[in-house]
Amino acid sequence: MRLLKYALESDPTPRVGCLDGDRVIPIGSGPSRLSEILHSGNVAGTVQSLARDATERLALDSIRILPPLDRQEVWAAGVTYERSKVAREEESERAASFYDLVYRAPRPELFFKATPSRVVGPNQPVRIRGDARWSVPEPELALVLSPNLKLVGHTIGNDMSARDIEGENPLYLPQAKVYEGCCALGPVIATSDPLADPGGLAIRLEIERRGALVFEGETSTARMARRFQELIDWLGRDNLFPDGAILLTGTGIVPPDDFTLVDGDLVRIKIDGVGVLENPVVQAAAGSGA
Ligand code: DO4
Ligand code: MG
Repeated sequence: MRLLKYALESDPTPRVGCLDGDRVIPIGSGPSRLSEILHSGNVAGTVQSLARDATERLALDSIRILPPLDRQEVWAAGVTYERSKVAREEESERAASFYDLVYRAPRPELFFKATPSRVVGPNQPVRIRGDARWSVPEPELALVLSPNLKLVGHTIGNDMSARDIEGENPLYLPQAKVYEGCCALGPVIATSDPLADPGGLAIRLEIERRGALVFEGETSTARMARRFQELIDWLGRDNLFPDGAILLTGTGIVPPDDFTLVDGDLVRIKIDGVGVLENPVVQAAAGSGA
C-alpha cells in the first residue's frame, strides 16, 4: 500500500491519497491527516475503509506531491555501512578513529536531521549550503515511526551533506547536515505490511549533470551493520516523539572524493519496493540566509 501527501494546483490544503496504479484515491485532507492515518494503529484497515468510500480518482500529473510528513521530527543514523565509515575516515584524518569506533560500538550515531520545514518533497530543489565547497547526496531508506515508535512504513530519504564542513571538524556536523532544504523525502510511504522485513532492499543513486549520468552507485540494506529495530530502540531512549518521527538509516553509497554536487544537478534515488525520489540541486549564494 502506498500513501502520498499532496495538494491540488488550485488549493494548498494538504491532502492524503492512496496510489492505485497511476491514479490517486483521495482519503482525506487537513494538516494532520497523514499522521492520523499512520498513527491509527491499523494503517492498512484504515486506508482500505477510507478508500472503499472514495468515488473520486485523480491523475498523478494533476497533483503536487508534498513531503510525506506533518509534524514529525526527522532523525538520522550515521556510519551504519562500511562505505560511510571509510569515506568519513578519508575526509577527516584527525577524527578517523571516532568513525571506526562508532561503526563498532553498541551505541549508534544518531543525530537530529530536520524539522518538517527544512524537508522538501519530490521534484523540489535540495540545497547545497552557500558556504560549502564539497557536497553530496546520501540516499537512505527512511523508517516512518508512530508516536510509540512502531514502524508503520518506509520512504526514501536524501540526507544532503557538506563533506568539507563535516571533515574539517566533526563538531561541525549539525552545520554540515541541518540547513534549509537539507533533506528530501518521498514520494510515497510504503506501509509496512508488504515490507515487514525489508532485509535486502536495493538502493540506487544516480546523479545527472546537463542530462548526462555523472555518478551511479548501488548498495543493499543487507549491507547495513545494524538492525532497523536496534536503531529505533536507541532513538527511543529517554526521548518522546508525540508527533512520530522519520528515521533515516544511513548511507551505503558515497561518490568518490573528487566528486561534488553542483547547481543544476539532478539526484535520483531508487529503493526497491518503495519508489523513486528525484530532486534538482540548487547552490545557495555564498553568505545566503536561505
Ligand atoms: O558521521 C557523519 C554522518 C554519517 C551519515 O550521515 C551516514 O553515514 O549516512
Ligand atoms: Mg547520512
